[in-house]
Amino acid sequence: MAFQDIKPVEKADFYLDVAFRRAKELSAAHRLKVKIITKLQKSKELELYKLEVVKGNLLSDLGKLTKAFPSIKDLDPFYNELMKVTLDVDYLRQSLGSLGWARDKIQEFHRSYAGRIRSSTDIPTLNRHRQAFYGRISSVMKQIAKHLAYLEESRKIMKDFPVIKTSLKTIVITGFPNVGKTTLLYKLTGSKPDIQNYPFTTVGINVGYIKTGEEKLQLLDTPGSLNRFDKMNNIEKQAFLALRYLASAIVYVFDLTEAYPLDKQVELYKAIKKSGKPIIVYLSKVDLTKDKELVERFEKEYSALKTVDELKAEIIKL
Ligand SMILES: Nc1nc2c(ncn2[C@@H]2O[C@H](COP(=O)(O)OP(=O)(O)OP(=O)(O)O)[C@@H](O)[C@H]2O)c(=O)[nH]1
Ligand SMILES: [Mg+2]
Repeated sequence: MAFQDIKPVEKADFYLDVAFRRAKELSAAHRLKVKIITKLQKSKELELYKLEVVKGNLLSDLGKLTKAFPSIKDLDPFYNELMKVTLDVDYLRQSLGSLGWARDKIQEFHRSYAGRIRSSTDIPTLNRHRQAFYGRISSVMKQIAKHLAYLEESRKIMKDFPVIKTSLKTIVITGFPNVGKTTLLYKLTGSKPDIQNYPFTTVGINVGYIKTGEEKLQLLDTPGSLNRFDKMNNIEKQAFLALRYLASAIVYVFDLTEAYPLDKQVELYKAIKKSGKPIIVYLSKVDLTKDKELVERFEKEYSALKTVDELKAEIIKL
């Protein structure tokens, strides 16, 4: 699903202006082609032509918008949940629905006013109907203005959704902030996102891939400390949902240099273990860890791995 490709949703007036401008431009050219004798006939021909252009433009713009947005119910569970936690999906559904409503209304008014213009017997009457049509159409667009605004708000949120291949086997790397998750992703997959020596460097989900023969594995490096769902921000919620919906296995990173208290790191490990998914424990920064007994204890207690090669082999084995 290409959440990133949705084009900006404009304000109602923008679509109206474009449609009216287009009608004006095209009718200027069309005027030259009209070979009808009476003034009334010529006016009819031109006004009907403009109505058609206005209608066509708006229907096309609104149709494109509808198509650009994903159909929520057809989404993979991860993205489906992600939409639910980051957006008001009921309102989004209503907003998308309003596009269909507007299209119907525009078509209906077009039919009705084209008929009235066609049967007008003088130019003032014809002009009155034309004005009325434009008024009706403008009012329809104004009625969906708030929905267009919400579509644009949603688009901005969705464009920051991580680009994840939900069909691939996925391993999620997690652990406390600054423990070395992104560094590990880089060592495992060669993908080179931002790595800094301060917590919360990673503000989205980083993605990398390992090829094992025919199969491709997807590795996700998730930010945040995943404590309580209701207190999480959108990015942390993404991480949580990735663990729940995408992870076939989890790599939990311990930093024994105690950037964060070890008991807290163990607590989070235990919470994540409850998910029942296979967990591999990796010890980062062993080169900096002075307490060798601690390293040994973790190797025993958690079957922890210290080298990237061992870890890679274990991941592939899984
Ligand atoms: N010496 C040493 N430094 C490491 C190791 N792994 C990570 N670091 C350093 O630790 C710091 C944090 O690494 P990151 O990979 O950004 O940690 P992170 O867990 O992704 O951090 P957040 O994204 O902020 O949660 C960086 O300065 C890394 O260079 C390691 O094995 N040895
Ligand atoms: Mg990181």
